[in-house]
Amino acid sequence: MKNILIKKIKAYKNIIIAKHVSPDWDTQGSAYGLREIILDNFKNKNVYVVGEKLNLSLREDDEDILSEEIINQSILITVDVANFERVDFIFKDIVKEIFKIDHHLETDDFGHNKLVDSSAIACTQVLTLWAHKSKLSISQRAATFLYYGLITDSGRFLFDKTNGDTFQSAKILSETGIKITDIYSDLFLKKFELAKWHHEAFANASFLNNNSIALIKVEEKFFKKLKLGEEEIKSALSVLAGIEEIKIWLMAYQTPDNKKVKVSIRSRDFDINSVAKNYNGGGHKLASGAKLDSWKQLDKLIEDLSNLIKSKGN
Ligand SMILES: [Mn+2]
Repeated sequence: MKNILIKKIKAYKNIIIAKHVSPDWDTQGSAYGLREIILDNFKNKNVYVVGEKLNLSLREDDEDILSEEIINQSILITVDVANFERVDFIFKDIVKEIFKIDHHLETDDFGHNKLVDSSAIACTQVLTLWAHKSKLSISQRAATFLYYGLITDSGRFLFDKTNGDTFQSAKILSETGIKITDIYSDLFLKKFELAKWHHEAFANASFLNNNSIALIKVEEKFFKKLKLGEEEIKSALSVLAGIEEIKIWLMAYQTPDNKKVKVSIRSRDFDINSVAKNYNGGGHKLASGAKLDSWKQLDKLIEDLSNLIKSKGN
């Protein structure tokens, strides 16, 4: 089997791993997990993880160490990023080479080489199976990072694309001795503030189109008032999931640093990606995002989503 990724890791002394902007656990778990795997299995490698840290609004420390000289000689490995624009690294244009590892539908064919499986539920699944097939050792520490991505992107193994490969990945990772219940406590034990926000989000949601569409709207002023991270605010979208009448649910929010309105859209059956694509976004069939220039555009987006339900576009 041709394993270009192994070849590339061997060929470079300096390896930079980049996440997507507004990082989630899949991109961060992929980045940290891959760093561990490279350091454990290959000699004399400098591995740098760059980008924003999840929920901390801080940058990775490695960004301070990187000089232009190192960057010029590095391979950049992007994890869990579909579009080059969303790669969270300012110097992405001056690296020597780019390798894309991902599981999104391919909308932007960047990177000199890639390892992309759009049927995978998580990028950490792609990485886990690659490492396993390549007979690389996966330490308990690496497995812990990778498991975070697997469990969050699959919604605890509930989402549609959860399949045999997902459970095989879970098997590989759990057999390293990871403390699954510690990971669950870290991820799912809610702080009081977050629980309050979730209830508030449901209470203030709009239910449209005979309850088939549900919307949580977070305006900039309210976003600031919440004092929660972007991912935490977005997590309230889950309060609208698993309700029979609600076919499509979405959250539209405006962050203080970016005047655009970001939208996260979810569905159990409808191909919402086909709509999101027309609104400066995209992602997966049942979980997709969009970016609007103003709140005005939201009405049109919702109209398109209700038309999608009408046309039974799944
Ligand atoms: Mn992902």
